[in-house]
Amino acid sequence: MTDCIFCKIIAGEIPGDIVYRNDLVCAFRDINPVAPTHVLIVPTRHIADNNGWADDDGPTAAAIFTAVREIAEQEGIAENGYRLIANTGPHGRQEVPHLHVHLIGGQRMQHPMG
Ligand code: DGP
Repeated sequence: MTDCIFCKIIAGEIPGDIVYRNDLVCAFRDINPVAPTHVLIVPTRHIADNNGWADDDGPTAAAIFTAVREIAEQEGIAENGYRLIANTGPHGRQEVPHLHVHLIGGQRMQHPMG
């Protein structure tokens, strides 16, 4: 999608600190990190939000969770743990309309959510 900022990062049209990529997913550091590790994992195909999965996107959904596991290991946060967030739509306060999972870690999170 031509006017999508995350599609532009995936395509290399604007800079992004990419930490992981394959055919199905790409992951890069959030521009406004809220913790020592804050990575966004996105499908390379433009999917607006969690309502946009197609029936044949199962491999992409699995690839996102595989990426989470591998990036957590790369970042050294797998053992202590981390938080995953996928804001969706206005009530979820999703700001960028390209499906993304926030991987946040490197410190103990505040509790609870909301
Ligand atoms: P959300 O509210 O879940 O849609 O979060 C969007 C996140 O995207 C937010 O934490 C900031 C991040 N972000 C927005 N623009 C850019 C950008 O141009 N580059 C990077 N790396 N992150 C961005």
